[in-house]
Amino acid sequence: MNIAEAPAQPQITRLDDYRAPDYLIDTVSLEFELDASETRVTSKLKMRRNPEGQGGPCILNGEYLTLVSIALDGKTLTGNEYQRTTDTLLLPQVPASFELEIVTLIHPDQNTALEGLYHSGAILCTQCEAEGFRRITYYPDRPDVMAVFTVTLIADAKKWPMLLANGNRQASGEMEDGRHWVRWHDPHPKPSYLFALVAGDLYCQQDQFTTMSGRQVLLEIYVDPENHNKCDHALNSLKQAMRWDEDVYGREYDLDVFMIVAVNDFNMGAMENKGLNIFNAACVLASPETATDADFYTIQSIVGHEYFHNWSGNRVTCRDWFQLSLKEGFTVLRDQQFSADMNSAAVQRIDDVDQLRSMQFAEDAGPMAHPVRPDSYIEISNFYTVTIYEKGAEVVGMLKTLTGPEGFRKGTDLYFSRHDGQAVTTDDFVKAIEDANQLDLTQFKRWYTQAGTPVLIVEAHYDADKQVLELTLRQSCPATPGQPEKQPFVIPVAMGLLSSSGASLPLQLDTETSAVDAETRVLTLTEQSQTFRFIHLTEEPVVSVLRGFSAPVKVKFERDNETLAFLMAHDRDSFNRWDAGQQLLIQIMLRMVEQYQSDKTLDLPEILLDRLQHVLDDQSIDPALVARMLSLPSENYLAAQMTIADVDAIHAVRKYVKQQIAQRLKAGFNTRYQALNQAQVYEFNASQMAQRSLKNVCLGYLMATGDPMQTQRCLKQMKQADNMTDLLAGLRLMVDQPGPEREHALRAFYEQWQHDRQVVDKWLTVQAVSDLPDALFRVKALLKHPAFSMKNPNNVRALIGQFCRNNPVHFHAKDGSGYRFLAEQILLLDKLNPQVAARQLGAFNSWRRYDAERQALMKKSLSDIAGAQDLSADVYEIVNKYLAD
Ligand code: 0A1
Ligand code: ZN
Repeated sequence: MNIAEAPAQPQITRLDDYRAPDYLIDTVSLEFELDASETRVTSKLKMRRNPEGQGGPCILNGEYLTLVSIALDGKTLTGNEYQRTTDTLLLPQVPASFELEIVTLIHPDQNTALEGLYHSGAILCTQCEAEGFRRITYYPDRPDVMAVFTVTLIADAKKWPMLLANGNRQASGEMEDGRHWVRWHDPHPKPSYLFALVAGDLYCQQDQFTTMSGRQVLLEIYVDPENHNKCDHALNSLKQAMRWDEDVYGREYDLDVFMIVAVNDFNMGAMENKGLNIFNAACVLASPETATDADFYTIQSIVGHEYFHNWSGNRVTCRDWFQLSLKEGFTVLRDQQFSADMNSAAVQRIDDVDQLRSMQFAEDAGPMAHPVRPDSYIEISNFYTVTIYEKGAEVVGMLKTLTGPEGFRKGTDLYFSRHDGQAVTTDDFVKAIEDANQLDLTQFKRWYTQAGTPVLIVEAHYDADKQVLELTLRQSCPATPGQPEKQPFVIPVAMGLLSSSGASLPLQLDTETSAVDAETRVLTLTEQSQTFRFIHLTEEPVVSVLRGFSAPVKVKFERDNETLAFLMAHDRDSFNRWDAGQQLLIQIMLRMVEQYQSDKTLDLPEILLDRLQHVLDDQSIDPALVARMLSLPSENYLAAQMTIADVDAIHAVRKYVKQQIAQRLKAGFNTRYQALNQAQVYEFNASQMAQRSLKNVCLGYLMATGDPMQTQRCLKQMKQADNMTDLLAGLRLMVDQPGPEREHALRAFYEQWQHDRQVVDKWLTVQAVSDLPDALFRVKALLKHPAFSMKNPNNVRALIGQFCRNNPVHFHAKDGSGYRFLAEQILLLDKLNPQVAARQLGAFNSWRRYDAERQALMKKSLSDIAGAQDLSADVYEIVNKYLAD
């Protein structure tokens, strides 16, 4: 037997080394004889030399494959007519066009990495992005090789009655040995990473969609039969997404059928395989009893995201993996716009920015910082990052700000029509936006090539005599690994000016003959420093900058508590009202951390309590915004604002602030809780979600008063809840309170929901993020619980991931126990699933920002990982970047 193992030495791939493929493939015909322990794959490739290539031998990728046979133009090759390495197959001499037939064997039930063909429960399924197809058969596994696929699946008819692949169903039949077969044909040329197949005994919920040109599309969602009642929301979301993409981007669906399959074991959220999306079950299944509002929201956005990839990713794909953000950044922007249109735009923007600042800013400030278009990698799976996705979306969003909505649409229309059926680059995308708008975006493209979060320093100076406001904007960007110096970015700064009564003031620059007819305008900063002079201002204005978070930068603008409180009350931009509140909280809490560190009395300024009281009492503000304005910045985010993060001080201060707010505003919380806690039939809509979110924020504060009556109220909410949002909110609060009620609540919850994987994951998480001193002890015990499996990525994320990322006081315990725990788990996981193992390393991302003792402990744990035998390329790359000087 001739088995190719994984490559021995991790190797660096560089953008500069990109070369066009030497051979292209016109058609692929694949036949799978499916079996869990040994699947036989017969691949027929019609190949030809690429006129743009460099000639040379024909090299195919392949890993973990047993090669049975290989034939060139019908002639079986002997062992000395080809060469194999651990991850390639090389044919030294091939004609200008030829047919290859390759037979390989693969072993789905041994595949715990969940790349290639694998087993999830009773389902056989695939995951090929980015480089999983090479675990199925030998192939030029790169996105710029696009081919038309025909796929025949053969399997036991009883075990696997449903056999699915990309495209349209062409033919099927029964065989005498109890097997059956189905043939699928996808007319759209695609790269191998978009290939998918599924075999299973599944429940299928169907629907129809009529496209804008009047074609009928069959919609199908496949789930385990016990989840038959949890498909409605995903199906509705899909129809909303299909209509939205027609309305907003003019994009129509292009096959007769669109399928979604839910599987329990999946490394990421979901995958946009052409016509056959495969989803992590947690990102599809929803019923009010088992899914929270946040789950419903996420499902809608991920269903949208994967669907939108049909154009931004599939019809127009990436030339190479350095261009990943071409499809991901743009598609995230599209899903964010979709969610904003379906729900509340203000809430969507706040939540997106909150996530960007807490996750992406940390990545950009750490050892893994990389540009939106990286220039090298060892393992591409490590680059499915918040930088590629979320910062990438901000970069495309800035293009939209600079061109305006219509200019942007012209640009995307041109991009889609110019490049349909091609594999292209981020430069091609920017070129289409430039050409459609007669713009020069040369300098703007630095957003794609320079890593790091720029700092925007703002200074305002008002001259009462001249009635002029001078607004000086300066930019800088910290060094990142491999990039010591940065050139200035193009930074669109949306801003406005307010009078002391909160009215908008005219926005006229000294170079203009009249004021712009808007309360917000965009200043474009292109130099390191620029001064803008606003004229005809009869009073000193309050400046509101970076409205709507118009660029992914950190703003440094010295403002006293009063000014921030004023903006929190009066800014015309709801994002900036929220942001002013957050800046005020951060400013105050960081001062209190200093007081705590020097044993001084903690001073919580009255102005904050007063403002929060107003927000709480203001019935005119959307309750969802009230809920967010009353939510304190996370401990991790506060830590990221300090030179040396002091986890214990932050934890103590945050708890104290919460208690003080709770005591002072108790009456208000009580009133609003009661008003919002009305029985109603659960619906997923912005208004009900807003009510539930504010209600549960109020309950959180009421519990923080320590009043036993409130514990009773919390228990009552849990008892009466007919939806997971209210039940889980109650449980989270109960779990932070020691005592018999807490244990009882946890036990009762598990007993009620042990049959439901998604709910059990929530139960694991609630314990992982608990405030109680025995959190790590419990997490360790839960590793042995029957509900937990190290092979299931959702379990791992819910328990280990949540503890390490969202329980900072316990993860950063002074004795290093949290760090040792994570290191041990990563080494165990690496043997099973390198992608998931590598992702868990992220909890160490900011290790250099802690005190010397903790740094030493984290370094020790990282070194233990780095020194282990046979590390995967995934873990190897990240751990070594973390340890590099
Ligand atoms: N393209 C998918 C993300 C994805 C990437 C890798 C995967 O497996 C290793 C799975 C999914 C998306 O953006 O949704
Ligand atoms: Zn995506």
